Amino acid sequence: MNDDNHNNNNTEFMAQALTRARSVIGRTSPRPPVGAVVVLDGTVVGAGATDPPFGPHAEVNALLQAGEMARGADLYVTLEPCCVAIHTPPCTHAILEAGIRRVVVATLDPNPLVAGRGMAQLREAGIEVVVGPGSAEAQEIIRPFSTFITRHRPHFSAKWAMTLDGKIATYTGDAYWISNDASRVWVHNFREEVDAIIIGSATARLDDPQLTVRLEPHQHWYPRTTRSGGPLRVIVSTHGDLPAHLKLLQPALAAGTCIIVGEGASPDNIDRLRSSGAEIIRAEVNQGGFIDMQTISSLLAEKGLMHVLLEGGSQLLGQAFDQRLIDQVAAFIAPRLIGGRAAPSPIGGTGLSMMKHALTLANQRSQIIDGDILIQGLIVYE
Ligand code: AOF
Ligand code: ZN
Repeated sequence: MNDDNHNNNNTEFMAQALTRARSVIGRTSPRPPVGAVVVLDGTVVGAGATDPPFGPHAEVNALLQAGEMARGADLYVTLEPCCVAIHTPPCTHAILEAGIRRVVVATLDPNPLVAGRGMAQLREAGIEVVVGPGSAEAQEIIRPFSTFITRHRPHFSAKWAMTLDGKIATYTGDAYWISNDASRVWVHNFREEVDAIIIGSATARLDDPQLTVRLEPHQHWYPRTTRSGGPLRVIVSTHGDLPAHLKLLQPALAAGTCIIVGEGASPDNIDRLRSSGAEIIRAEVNQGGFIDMQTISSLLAEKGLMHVLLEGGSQLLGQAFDQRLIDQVAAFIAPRLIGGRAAPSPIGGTGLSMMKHALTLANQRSQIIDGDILIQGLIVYE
């Protein structure tokens, strides 16, 4: 095959592997979502994606499907194959045993236990290894995993919808609705990809949200495998005094709800919350009387949650911002005005003293969704 053909095939088959990887975003935590396809003589003979822990990795699923046809075939995989047995045997061994001839990898594994060694192992065994096709997309897909494995904490994405005058609610606390229907479909797609959604108690009271994924089949960005229950809903309430009528505390929803309360929360409050079916976690309270965002981050990391969506309000986002924990932002700006000195803005907290210290979004993307503006980007901490 000439070089041009090779390059075209690399891109085309890697695109299929990326589609597989995308289909399991939000379903693999704390593992990275990975996709793989096995190609023999220009035909896909096996495809697979990462199973939830502790099932097989993507490569193994693709190789199982290919069976004997994997002998002499090419493997396209969105992440460098693992070479250490963590909970499953190393994929590099499975690849060698299956008789794969050539491996095309989109990006290296940020896990320090792998980080280039998987590739080296394959090369040493005489397999041709190509790295790079689809790397930008592959890195985007595993971004929460990269944060999790290198910083030992969840990747925090912050999402808010504000009016053109920078408010997330009126002075009375009303926020239904700031952004339009199409923007909210976007948010539900985003929720579909995260492991947990977290809000503060004021937002739980004022908005009384469900924090569920509500999408019609045609509204999904792309095909996804099903997952049971959707993202975990997390509420932070120092006193644990949330009113029982909240939607999040109704038995049907409460099953997937976790409430982080301060160590001083009364046993009565805790019993009442627990009887709704929610999981209760007690956490230490800082001198300001709040549960520190760093403490929350550690608790969520212990649960193996890689990607956590901060959905407000001003106080929780302010703490996350002050503690340099916001990794990614999706901000909707609606062309509407409400005014009001007491109307809250998206990020409270102490904030920064000088404009020159402002955090600037990297990989910034802007789009207009039915008249709302959506600005997205990353915050990269040194
Ligand atoms: C692969 N293919 O599909 C995935 C990989 O806990 P374990 O046994 O699942 O190992 C998790 C590690 O394996 C994870 O930290 C990452 O380095 C790698 N993930 N590797 O070859 C896959 N999901
Ligand atoms: Zn593996």
